[in-house]
Amino acid sequence: MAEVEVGRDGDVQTITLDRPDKLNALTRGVHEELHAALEEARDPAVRAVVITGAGRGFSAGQDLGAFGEAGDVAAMLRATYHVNVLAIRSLEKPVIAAVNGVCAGAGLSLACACDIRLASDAAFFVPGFVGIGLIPDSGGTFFLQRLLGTARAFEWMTSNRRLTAAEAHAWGLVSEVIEADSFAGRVSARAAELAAAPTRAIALTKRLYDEAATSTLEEQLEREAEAQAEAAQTNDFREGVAAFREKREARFSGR
Ligand code: LHQ
Repeated sequence: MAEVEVGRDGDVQTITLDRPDKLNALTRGVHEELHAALEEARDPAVRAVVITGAGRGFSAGQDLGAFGEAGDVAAMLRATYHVNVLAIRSLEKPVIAAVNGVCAGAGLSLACACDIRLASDAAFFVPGFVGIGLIPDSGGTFFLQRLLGTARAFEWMTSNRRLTAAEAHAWGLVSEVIEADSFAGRVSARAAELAAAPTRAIALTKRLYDEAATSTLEEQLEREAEAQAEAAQTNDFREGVAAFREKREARFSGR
């Protein structure tokens, strides 16, 4: 039975984790289906991706019932979580985490691996890991340090404190909090907006920010120059300039 649903609406692909009874806790099967969905999202016709959850959870992280299947934990992390986190980072298009509900443990790491986080006001965020004597894996130390700074990330991740969507917004962890009733509509509108943007420029911007985390200024200036030369070759750059001159809205194709 499918535990990850994949839908396509125009140039937006929506990936829904679909184990609502277990708050979309992650099993090896879910990882495999998520990976297949992320592979499908590489299709150039897809210009924005949404990852969300069915029911009242985004994801409660590792399925602790299925943890017996883990065996060698490091090998399991490499084969499942790492593959999908890296797939999200290497997707050359924006990935939105639409955090509809509970977001804990590696589910939180998964949301943080995405480019943008939108939260329902029904969502809440729980570190999870420390509650069971573990460290924040699946990028939990990497992304949360960048999003929150070391002091806040350390204190939160070692406290296991439940954060409301409003607090997550105040901390900059999510960019928007939306009433649960209008959440799906707002997510679709935001995804459509991103899908209509100049996709190559967005993909290059995503890569540059990832690289900036470990670059010197000199290296980064050089990368920007190369990326800008590439962006300046796109149809979207020509269209953007033409639209500006003609005082009209640009119609970007993503090429
Ligand atoms: C769950 C889970 C869950 C299974 C709720 N698994 N069923 C990587 C590699 C190797 C080892 C392990 O870990 C990792 C990475 C990780 O992700 S570690 C962190 C794992 N996650 C957690 O520790 C979170 C555990 N869950 C919770 O603390 C709570 O369920 C939260 C705070 C998420 C939600 O609380 P509530 O809203 O009160 O919901 P609930 O606890 O009543 O859960 C609803 C159902 O979902 C319940 O099932 P049941 O059959 O009793 O109705 C839970 O057992 C099930 N569920 N999380 N991770």
